[in-house]
Amino acid sequence: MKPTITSAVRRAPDPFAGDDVIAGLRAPRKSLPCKLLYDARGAELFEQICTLDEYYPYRAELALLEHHLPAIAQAIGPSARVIEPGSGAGRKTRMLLAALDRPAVYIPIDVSAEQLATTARELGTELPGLQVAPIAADYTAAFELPVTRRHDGRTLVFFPGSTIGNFEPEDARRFLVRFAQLAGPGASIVLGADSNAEPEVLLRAYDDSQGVTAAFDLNVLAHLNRTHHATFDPSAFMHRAVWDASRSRIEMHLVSRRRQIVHVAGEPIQLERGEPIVTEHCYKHSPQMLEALLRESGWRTRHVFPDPVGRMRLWFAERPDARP
Ligand code: AVI
Repeated sequence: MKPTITSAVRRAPDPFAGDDVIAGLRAPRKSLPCKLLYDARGAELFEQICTLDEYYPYRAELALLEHHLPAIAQAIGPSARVIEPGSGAGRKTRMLLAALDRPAVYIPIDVSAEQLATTARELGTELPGLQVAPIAADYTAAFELPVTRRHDGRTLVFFPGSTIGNFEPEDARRFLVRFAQLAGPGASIVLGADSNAEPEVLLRAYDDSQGVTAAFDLNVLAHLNRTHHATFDPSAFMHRAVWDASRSRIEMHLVSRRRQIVHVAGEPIQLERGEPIVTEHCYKHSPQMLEALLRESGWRTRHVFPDPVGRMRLWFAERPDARP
């Protein structure tokens, strides 16, 4: 059968239009939206992070997928429709699609139209019979699923990478509720999450010895200079990772090395020496927290697959209407 690729990548409105950059920089605790980490250079640096020994979540989840995808694929059955928010570079996607029995439709959702077009082209060739229907959108904003060919199988939402940890708790709930509704009756979800709470391991994972995470964080400033007419001098900032045990989260900070005034879209922003700008929160959910989050969002946990040291877990859950 010939591969089917929905011809044009469907584009949603620009995710950076009218955003909250200035509001975040004017707040008493300065912050920037973490989506700014992922321009083309940021995506490259994140791929490098995933190769670092210190950044354990990527490898741990890869091993979990290798071991448990056959069981998950069996539970899903043939002719599935797969929806993937934030599809990224696609290694884990390929593992999933290869494990599934003749998947029918793949809907990747990502802000990068170029990345989506490449993934769609490649998958279309690798998996004839699969309809690829990409959506270029910020998956945290409103969008509609494309109309695709009829399929007899289940719908699976695939959300690996412990990205759920980058949402604020209320946003995580909203996201999971929305995807339960979008995916529809009988749907399942495979989600990766990290529960690690060992500060030394976490601080090394988020402030590695080679400085790749620091470069990833500092790249936000170059990104803002380009897209928001900002005047940041990245060398006037340093990256810092902070573990907040009371909130069970790692925070990425860009710390101002001196007192300075920076302009963003013509607006002056004053920074004191040592003042941080928070660029990302990475929540580490205990298994109890994650199970409750799924339940409150309309998902019922069927299986949890932990790694041997009990940090990363793959969660396999379904909507309550999935089985009699
Ligand atoms: C994409 N996300 C799951 C990564 C994380 O671990 O929270 C982003 C990251 N930030 C620094 N290193 C990796």
